[in-house]
Amino acid sequence: MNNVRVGMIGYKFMGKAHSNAYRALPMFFSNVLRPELKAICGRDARGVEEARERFGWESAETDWRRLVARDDIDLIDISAPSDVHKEIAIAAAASGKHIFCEKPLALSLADSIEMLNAAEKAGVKHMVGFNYRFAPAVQLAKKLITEGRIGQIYHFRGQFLQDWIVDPEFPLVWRLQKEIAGSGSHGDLGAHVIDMARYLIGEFQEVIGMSETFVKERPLSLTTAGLQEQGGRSGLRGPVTVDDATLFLARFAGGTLGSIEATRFAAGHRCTHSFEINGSKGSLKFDFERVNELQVYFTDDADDVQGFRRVLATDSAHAYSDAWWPPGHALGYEHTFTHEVHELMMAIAENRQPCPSFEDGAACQAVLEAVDKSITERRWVAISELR
Ligand code: SOE
Repeated sequence: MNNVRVGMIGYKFMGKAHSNAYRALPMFFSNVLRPELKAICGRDARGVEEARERFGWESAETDWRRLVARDDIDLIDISAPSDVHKEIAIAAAASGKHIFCEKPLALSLADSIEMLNAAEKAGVKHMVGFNYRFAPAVQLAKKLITEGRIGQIYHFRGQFLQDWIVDPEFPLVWRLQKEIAGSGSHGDLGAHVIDMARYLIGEFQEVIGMSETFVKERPLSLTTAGLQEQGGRSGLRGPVTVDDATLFLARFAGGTLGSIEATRFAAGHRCTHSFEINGSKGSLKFDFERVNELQVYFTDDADDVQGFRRVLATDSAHAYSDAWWPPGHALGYEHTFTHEVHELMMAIAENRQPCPSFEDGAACQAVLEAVDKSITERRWVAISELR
């Protein structure tokens, strides 16, 4: 097989990011299966047709069941809101299609385990969209940790800070409704930090958290608008049913202590997805707003040059860089998706599961739920209580 025929559900923010990644992949990477943009799917016929044309898909569908049933599709890409992930993924697995699903994997741990089991039983490949792992600077952090270059890890401090709903008049979009989104900042942003921590540090052992919904009612939105398009407002107000911010402390199985913060109320922070890791031989710092940089500190540097230094992860020594531009020519948000799709295509070619898989999606969900439980029960919760 030289091509992987893709059918994608969703055509807004993530649909655009994934379409771009599929198109860029064969242009920049050689010796990789080529994604064929077979069909794009969405409920609104006009909207999906417009997206089909702009993003370069061959055909459009308005019913995901029709898409999943098509025999000219190898991979189903779920870029739609979280409440539909499970049903589509299970149907895709039943029809023998590989699945690439956006995060958070599902609305609950039980649902994500069902999805994982369905995909495993069908013997298809399954991947969850934790794209930030694929920034070259994050890959460098992973390499330094794996090689033991910062020694034993004592601390993980992770944050995902945004500010797009600080305005109390921002409408009640789907991301603020529990039945569609599952949770608020916790599942949308905290999920990325949890995945980053699992990737770099290892498994969580126990957690304790707190959360708040600062603005409890918002104007109703007349559309299914996302982040950028606010849609019309009806004049009526409705309850916000998700958290605006969730913070938690964690102990990892390897002994690392962690603190994690996810909020949409950090005025001035548009997309601060950052971490700091402190080990016995040094420290690492990353901030997505400076996506190409990793700050590194090594305890054994000579006394007179001790301190953090900035490594620009765009040289041939760094992951993916050779595929793109000469050293120092910056990469951005969209490249993380191209690298993610690269991993997916490599996994299909090599007949192995991609990383991160639904297994990682479910593991992340277990941590999210353990934090929720700890908030409800006001106590430390071990992850083993849930799985
Ligand atoms: C919105 O908060 C959002 O787009 C998330 O849904 C994404 O997963 C994250 O990457 C950026 O912020």
